[in-house]
Amino acid sequence: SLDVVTFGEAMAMFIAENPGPLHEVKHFTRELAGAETNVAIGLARLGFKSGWASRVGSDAFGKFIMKRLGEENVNVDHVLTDERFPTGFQIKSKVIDGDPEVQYFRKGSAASFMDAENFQHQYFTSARHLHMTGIPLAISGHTRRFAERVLSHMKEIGSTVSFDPNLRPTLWTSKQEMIEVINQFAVKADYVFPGISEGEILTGFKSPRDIASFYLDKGVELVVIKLGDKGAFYKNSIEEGTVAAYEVKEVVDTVGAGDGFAVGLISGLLENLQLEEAVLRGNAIGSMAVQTPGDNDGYPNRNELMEYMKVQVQGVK
Ligand code: KDG
Repeated sequence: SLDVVTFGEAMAMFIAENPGPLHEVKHFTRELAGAETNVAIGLARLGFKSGWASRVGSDAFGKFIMKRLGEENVNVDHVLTDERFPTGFQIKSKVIDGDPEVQYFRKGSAASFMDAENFQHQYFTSARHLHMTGIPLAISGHTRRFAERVLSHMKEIGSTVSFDPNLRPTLWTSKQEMIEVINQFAVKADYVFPGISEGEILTGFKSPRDIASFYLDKGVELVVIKLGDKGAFYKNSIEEGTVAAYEVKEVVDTVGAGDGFAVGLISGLLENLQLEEAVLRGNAIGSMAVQTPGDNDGYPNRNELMEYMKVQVQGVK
């Protein structure tokens, strides 16, 4: 049986060795990408039994993904290997400052054909928590229907559900559709974790409190809003507050920090930590993630996490 289950698309990710426009980069390093695999890996490193459902192609990238997840002890019993369609990949620039440039090669990928017909309810029933993101809602009609099936099943059996909007505007046909569909799913989750700019886009509100109330009023139990180097704001029906971020000396790459945050927060919630403690753990792993080039290479095991939280200092609120 599993503690946490998630589903989505994983990709091979080629990270530029040197700064500059992507079309001029000569050397890349290959890593594993995919918001949901990041979360599954991070939770597995902390000792949780995590599982990831998907499809991969029967090509070298698919084999790479399966090998990496095996090394990380992520359960892959619900991953189909597709003989017809390829595994997606992406290339990412190296930046000195700000967010990197990302180009996707994923249209028509094996993962985009993961459909409701592939849904194996026993696999999901074995988990007490589902983590999902907005990305499978954007990839294709197939993956959106799969997401609907998974979400309604997990609600039916009474598992908790966390939802990270993970807005990827380039994967959507219109901004309006993105907002509508993401919110339709978000309001059914127990916990919603948007970044502040995602929250603004999705609700039209600017302040973390108003963004949180938008979802709480619609039945969500807890909203935690990521504020980057300002930490995170949390609110449920009884308490609210801001937890300061850890100080980071050098930001190497911001991608993967939000997923790292989800790892810390979900692990804390599953362990029944005080809310503030759980959010602090999210901040810790988020700040560890921005100090490495890959998405998940900065995520800690339990000892590394405890050590980091003991030694590192938080900034001011
Ligand atoms: O959250 C990190 C992701 O952006 C990255 O791993 C790629 O899943 C990905 C996506 O679809 O953008």
